[in-house]
Amino acid sequence: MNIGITCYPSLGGSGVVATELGKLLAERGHQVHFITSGMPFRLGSFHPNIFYHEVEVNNYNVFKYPPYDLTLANRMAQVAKNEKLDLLHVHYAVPHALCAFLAKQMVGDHLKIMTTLHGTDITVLGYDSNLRDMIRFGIERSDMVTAVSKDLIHQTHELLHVDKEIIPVYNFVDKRRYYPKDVRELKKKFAPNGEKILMHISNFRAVKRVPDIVEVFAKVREQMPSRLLLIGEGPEMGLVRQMIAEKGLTDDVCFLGKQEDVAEVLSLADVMLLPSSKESFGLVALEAMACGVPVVATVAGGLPEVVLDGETGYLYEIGDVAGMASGTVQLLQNQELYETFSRNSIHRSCETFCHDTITSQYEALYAQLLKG
Ligand code: GMT
Repeated sequence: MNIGITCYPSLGGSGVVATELGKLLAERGHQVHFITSGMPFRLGSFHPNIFYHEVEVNNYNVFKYPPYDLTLANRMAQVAKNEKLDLLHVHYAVPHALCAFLAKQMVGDHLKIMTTLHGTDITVLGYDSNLRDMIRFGIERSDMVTAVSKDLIHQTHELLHVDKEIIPVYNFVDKRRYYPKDVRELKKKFAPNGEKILMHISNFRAVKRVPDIVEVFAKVREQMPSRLLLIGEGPEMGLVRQMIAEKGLTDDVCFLGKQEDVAEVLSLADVMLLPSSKESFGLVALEAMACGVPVVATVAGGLPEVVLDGETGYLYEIGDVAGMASGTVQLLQNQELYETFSRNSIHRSCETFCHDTITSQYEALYAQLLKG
């Protein structure tokens, strides 16, 4: 198949999933054309079946805002014609499903559109009355729609009242790259006295509730020697740094900034913390599990579909920092329990969220889409 993929190419789970899926499809012999505003950050090395078509958005001074959506739609139509695309797989309903719809109007009905919902377009933008009808339109005009969790499907129907079947296709992790690594040497740098390592990776948006992580860490540290590794950058970082300083935690917190390849650092963690208020799936939780790291998180969104409470980690109500701290300590103080959770996590990530299985699911859906 000739497949066009559009996503936001910068850091974020949706960009990771779209890029990794494209690479896996290319490995299976499909021609994959990324149509994006920048090189997807995990695209990596050259592959003969992968092509990159940059969407160059010019900022003419007649416009107040650069016309990204229109330029993208035009580029999608160009690539669809030149490369004889069978389908466009777009990640995010707004604006990508709408751009794909416009491109389809330009090239003809044979071009099929699959839209994958990742969360923010529904759980955040869906509340915006200036956008809601447009999001619904984008979803309904897609030929096929998938979402990364059952909870997100439920929320999409509840919030947008869309008249469209939405198919669940979970995110995946590539077990050839995500597995427990031997990090004994590296651990000496971050935890020189054998401290336990708590980790958080995100884009530090308000929905990640990063201040809760600081609270949880402060409580855990009162009970056992521990260190906190924060990976990523984002709007809440200033506040978090201030909290860490005010609580006198600076010496035990390490900021690693943005990391391109988290597969290398995940094995450093003893526990992954994800106290989000919204999370349609929680890709980083899955990546941690694949590396044998149990997750302490909230019951938000699709997280309970990924993290099994009492088996691969612990789940708490949003904001329950005391619960999250006590669950973390319980896990870290009981070696046998910890090892069981760690084994369960690896097993679950390989079984339910295997990259091969999920790629086959998408392939089967593409075939169904093209048949009619
Ligand atoms: O969580 C973010 O802020 C980034 C966002 C994105 O667009 O990449 O993540 C969303 O998509 C990921 C991949 O499907 C999911 O794992 C995240 O849970 C989801 N984020 C939210 O729902 C807040």
